[in-house]
Amino acid sequence: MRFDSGDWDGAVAALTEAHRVAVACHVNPDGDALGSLLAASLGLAQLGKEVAASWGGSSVEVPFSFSFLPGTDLLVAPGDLPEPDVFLALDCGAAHRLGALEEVAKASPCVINVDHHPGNDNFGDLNVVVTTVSSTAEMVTRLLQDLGVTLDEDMATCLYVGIVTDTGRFQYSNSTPDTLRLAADLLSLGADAPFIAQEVYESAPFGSLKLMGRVLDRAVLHEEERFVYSWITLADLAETGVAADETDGLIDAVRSTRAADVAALFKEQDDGNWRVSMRSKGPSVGEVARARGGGGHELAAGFTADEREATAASIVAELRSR
Ligand SMILES: [Mn+2]
Repeated sequence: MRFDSGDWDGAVAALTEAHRVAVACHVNPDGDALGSLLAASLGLAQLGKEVAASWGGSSVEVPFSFSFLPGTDLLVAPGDLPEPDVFLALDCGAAHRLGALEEVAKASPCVINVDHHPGNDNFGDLNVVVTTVSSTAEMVTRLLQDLGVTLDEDMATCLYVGIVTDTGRFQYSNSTPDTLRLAADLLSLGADAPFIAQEVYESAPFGSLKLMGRVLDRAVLHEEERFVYSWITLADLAETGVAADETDGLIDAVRSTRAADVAALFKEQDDGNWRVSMRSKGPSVGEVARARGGGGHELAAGFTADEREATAASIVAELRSR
């Protein structure tokens, strides 16, 4: 047993017995979702299993800053995911985070839910949910080790990306001594930290600089509540030529002021709704997000809202009343 998780051994046994495994992560995958997805797929393939990896989007196009990741040849379109013996869901805080693949999971004889999000709805037949680890990649590393996989440079690269992105480059409170020791082990296996940093954090298109300028210029500060927020419209994306999936890092710029403890970035969606990313230096934003139908961690969370200013005002009111 690992992580004090009662289903750990069952998960290892089910994956050991499985011939065909479908591996999936959440929609709009981030570094941890992709790193975990690809590392797990590479590891299971090494064991001779038939592996297909996907997520529930319109395509499985890997965002540019993660396009260097190994293992992408194991990706299949969500509609092409074969009926598996085991469906391995990674980094999904709830079944609906599987998007279109939720139905495939439901039809599978065994769903294993490996995740670190607080409030996970335990949608698996086996649930390995550990909220104290830095990343799903940390759990996938241990899972692969317990399955007898020989971790190689490609897997180490994927796993390191999961850890480095979910810890904000080892800056957040989830970076424990164990996390850093594990990251060190992954470097020993060949993960190239400076190369990965360049690919992930310094590969933005030039338009991203212009977009960041807009986001920072219009940022609104509520001094008393120590809350800062800004937004990105569809017009901003069109005019700067930046893809929606290349805006993930912008919240870090918004949160970087000492005037605020809580930051939010509103991103306009095609359907007119706003996807809201929140970050905190202390007060729980997981609570804020869950109260609005979203989810996440205590210091990093998100939800969807139909109005920008009214939602911002409601967050201000909530922070003031605490
Ligand atoms: Mn994660």
